[in-house]
Amino acid sequence: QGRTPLMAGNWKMNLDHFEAAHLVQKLAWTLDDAKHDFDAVEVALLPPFTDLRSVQTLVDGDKLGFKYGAQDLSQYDKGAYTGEISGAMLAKLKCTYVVVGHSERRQYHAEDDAVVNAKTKAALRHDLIPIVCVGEGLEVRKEGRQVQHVLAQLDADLAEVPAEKAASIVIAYEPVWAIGTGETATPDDAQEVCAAIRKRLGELYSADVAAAVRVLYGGSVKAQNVAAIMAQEDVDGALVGGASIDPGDFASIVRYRD
Ligand code: 3PY
Repeated sequence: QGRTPLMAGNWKMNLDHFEAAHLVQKLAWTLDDAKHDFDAVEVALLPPFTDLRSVQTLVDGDKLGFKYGAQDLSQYDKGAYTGEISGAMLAKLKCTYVVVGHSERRQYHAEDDAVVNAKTKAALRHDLIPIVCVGEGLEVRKEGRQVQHVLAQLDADLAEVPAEKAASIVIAYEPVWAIGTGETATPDDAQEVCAAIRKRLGELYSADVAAAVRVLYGGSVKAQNVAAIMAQEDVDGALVGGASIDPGDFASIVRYRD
């Protein structure tokens, strides 16, 4: 298929900068022992903002194979937006990725698709790769409208994103009912929606864009279920929550082919 798998650890609001350094070191040792090839399976760390500088220092200073990024950014580039962090600030820290529209931000911070779209475009203005999260809640799933729901989010979140930028974007399908609940979508559930996302990218852009974009699955991914999910044709990686702050668990997820 030619798409490099991506394992991205969303630490959420966990670990201070000291604990972050500890996790990065442990993870680096474990993956080094396993002779992990970071070009074959890319690994991204997504810590809280306050940890980014220590993660950058370790990763870049010691030439570790990780990429890193943030869990959110402002839709604005600078100015009187107290408490916000801009794409320019993240780019200055050499972040590669930024998560946009995680369901926890949609739910607890009232982010709608218009905001997610503005943040996606803000990330691209600063050459950050947005990991755009989409996913349905339990009611929508029960009614069998998951594909329709996710595609409507995708259309709105990618509005006005030009084709030359679209190929680099990462989409994460995270069914809300499987986030932090211990519930995982079955591999078939994940494949159904990830395939529909790819098909829609083909309609919105081109077959080349659809073939290039990495579509991740997220929602209670663990060492025990990652291989079955990764075996699906249209799943190119995982956005990992809780298991990403345990070095042993996250290393096993990264090494899902072992
Ligand atoms: C989860 O797995 O809980 C996530 O939300 C990953 O982003």
